[in-house]
Amino acid sequence: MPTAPDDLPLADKDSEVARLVAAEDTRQRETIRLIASENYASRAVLEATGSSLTNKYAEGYPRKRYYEGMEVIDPLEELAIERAKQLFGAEHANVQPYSGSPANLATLLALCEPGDTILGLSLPAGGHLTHGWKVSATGIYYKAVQYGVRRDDHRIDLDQVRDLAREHRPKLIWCGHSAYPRTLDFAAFAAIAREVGAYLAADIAHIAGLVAGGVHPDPVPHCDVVTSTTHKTLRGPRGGLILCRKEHARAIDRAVFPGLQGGPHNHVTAAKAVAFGEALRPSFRAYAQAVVDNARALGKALAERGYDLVTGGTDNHLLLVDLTSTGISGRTAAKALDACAIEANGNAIPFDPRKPFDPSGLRLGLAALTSRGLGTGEMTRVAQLIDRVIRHAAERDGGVEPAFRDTVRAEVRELLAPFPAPGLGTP
Ligand code: DSN
Repeated sequence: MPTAPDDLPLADKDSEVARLVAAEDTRQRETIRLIASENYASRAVLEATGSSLTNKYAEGYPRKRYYEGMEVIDPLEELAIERAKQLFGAEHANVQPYSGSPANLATLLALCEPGDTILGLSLPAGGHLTHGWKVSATGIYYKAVQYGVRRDDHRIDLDQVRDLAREHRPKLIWCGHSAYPRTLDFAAFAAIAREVGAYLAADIAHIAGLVAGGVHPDPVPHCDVVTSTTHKTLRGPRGGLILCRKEHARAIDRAVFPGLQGGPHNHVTAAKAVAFGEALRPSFRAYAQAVVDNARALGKALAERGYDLVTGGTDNHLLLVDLTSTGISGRTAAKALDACAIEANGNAIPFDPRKPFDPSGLRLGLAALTSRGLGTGEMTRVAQLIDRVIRHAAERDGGVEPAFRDTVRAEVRELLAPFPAPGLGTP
């Protein structure tokens, strides 16, 4: 097929970018990836994301667009919508949000007026910026009240949620988190929201794959709106999603476009459709269960090595490790681990005496390793490696000796070798 002038493959056209992309492929192949919000998208998802659909503008919704040339885009977006509705049993789905934060802002734009009171889990307790944290637009344009977790067991304090809801009469209550290792009681949140006449919105960005796979309680029957990203446990492309009751469909759609966004990212919509299709397969239920099993196994193996787990363990895909007793911070530990090809992030723990940039905790998520096929048998080895690096760094004021680093990196490569990274192949 003749090609357009100057239409060269990336490697020939721009070797500098090509080199960096290839280096990131290698890094992801050769790293134990434990960042709880990350995963490996499948080859099919990556292909759809890299398609000609990126060239098309499509402001509006299927059959109601502001541009022509929609004979492919319309059925594609309808397919993504139908699959999302089927996957989550939702009455309405909007697949256009660029990511989770815009999905949350669109929810507020749809259901609240600026200045209305909203109630959400605070960031230091494991919540998300967009649930009303003070530096986020959601904390600037809305009167945000924040609930936390109990001091004794670090679980969400539903009594406090109820008390704050009664006192402040919020227009909307958020449930959901970015760093909370336990399941959410959506029915209890719904009872509180009903009592005070608030809308209930669940942000399931982290746990969407677990909900879809049937291993986490289902928010959809209890909530007015459910928002999500599509790239975490759901294993799709980097993007967002809003599910809602039929009565909110028009408001949500108008909030996303024209309220907040311009043209949808059609290449990402296609990849979302692929991911929803993948998650509708029976094998995805096994994947979701394996994620939780792996998180529990890694938690057990770390606890056996003396690590303190926030709430004592996990019910979902993530662990929050309190490193106070090791003498190094979560950030120092994350940097030492990163040097050794083990990727995680420093994270605040509840009532953290340290600053958010250099917190006491380490957040570990199992979605990505599980996508490679590692199972509970490998989690002991992963815990051993983490423990060795943290002890090494703690004894050296955070430092990592080059010979030690190279030894661990080689062990990581050896551990990962039998488990090809989806979309990227073997080390
Ligand atoms: N940045 C995501 C996370 O790591 O949890 C949330 O937006």
